[in-house]
Amino acid sequence: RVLSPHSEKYMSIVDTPEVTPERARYYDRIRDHGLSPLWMVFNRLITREPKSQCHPHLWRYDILKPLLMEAGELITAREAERRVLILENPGMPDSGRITTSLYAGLQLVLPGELAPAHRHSQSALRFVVDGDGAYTAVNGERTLMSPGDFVITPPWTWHDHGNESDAPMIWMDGLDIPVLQFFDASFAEPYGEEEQPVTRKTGDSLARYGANMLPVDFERTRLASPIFNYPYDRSREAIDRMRRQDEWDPCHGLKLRYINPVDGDAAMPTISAFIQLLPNGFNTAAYQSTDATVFSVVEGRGYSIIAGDRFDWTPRDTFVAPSWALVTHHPAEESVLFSFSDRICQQKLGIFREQRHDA
Ligand code: GTQ
Repeated sequence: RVLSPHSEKYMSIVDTPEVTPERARYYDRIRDHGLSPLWMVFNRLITREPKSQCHPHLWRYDILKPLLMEAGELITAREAERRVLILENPGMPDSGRITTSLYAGLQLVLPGELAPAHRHSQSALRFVVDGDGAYTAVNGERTLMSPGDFVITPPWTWHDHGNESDAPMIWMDGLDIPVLQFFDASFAEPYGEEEQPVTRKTGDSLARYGANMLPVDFERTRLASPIFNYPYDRSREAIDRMRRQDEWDPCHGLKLRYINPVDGDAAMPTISAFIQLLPNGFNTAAYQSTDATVFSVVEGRGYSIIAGDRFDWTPRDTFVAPSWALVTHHPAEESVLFSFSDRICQQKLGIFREQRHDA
């Protein structure tokens, strides 16, 4: 008998025992005492391979943008607190999740608008998709944001956003909201005023921490990176110079991870982020990993095959690959993909796994 890779039988390591009338009566009786027989649910709890509710999916920017601009007429950033359309995974409707452990959304800040200051125990990243020159303020420092910039808001830091440019600004938010939900560890606080005071010069943290150096007497006060903004021109330059060497990873093309310069770990304690370059016509070897991954297309055009389905992408599109799904990329032009996942979390817990199929 041929078993479907998703069948209960294939995914399980034992057979679920039959329910006899005598056993059924016993199960009913113990339920009243807050008890449940493991052997009836073992196969649901412990599977041979990750079994996810998360579906592969792609959100087209040309469909999303007009809907987001419509939200701009329905509600102000101030009233909304954050005017965001959540990218909700179709396999997990109403969950506020793009993957099982992560949240993503597209945030709109119109010219002249403010998104009021608050802080929370969740970590947040911004990846700039459209517009130029709006700012986010973190810990008293404003950073101006341009397309492709990777900006972080570490846990429990005050942050507010504003747009003093003359065009709408749209970025992707990535947060670890479901992780905090899972641990029941969510705290949040409004600042009480619209904006936090600006106490540091724009660009100060990048100067101090972003040149492969640290201030001589730097003392670590938190887990997250002291750099708030990893500007795209620098990331792009790095991969562009690597490109000249013409050494490609069969699964990833050229792929770099954003780091905390203090310890070389991810920029934030729970979220890993990456940028990769794929040359024209480079068909990647199949790859699977336990970190479900959210991709944002920065440059180029092509498609990806995720768990057997094809997703065609162009710049500013967002797509998601579930845990352990086989992924291949097929760029039709030289392409740049930004991505983020919970990899750093899993690595710290010793549960991260990956499998390359490039033999
Ligand atoms: O910008 O602070 O997409 O607090 C969700 C929650 C963005 C933010 C989100 C948030 C923010």
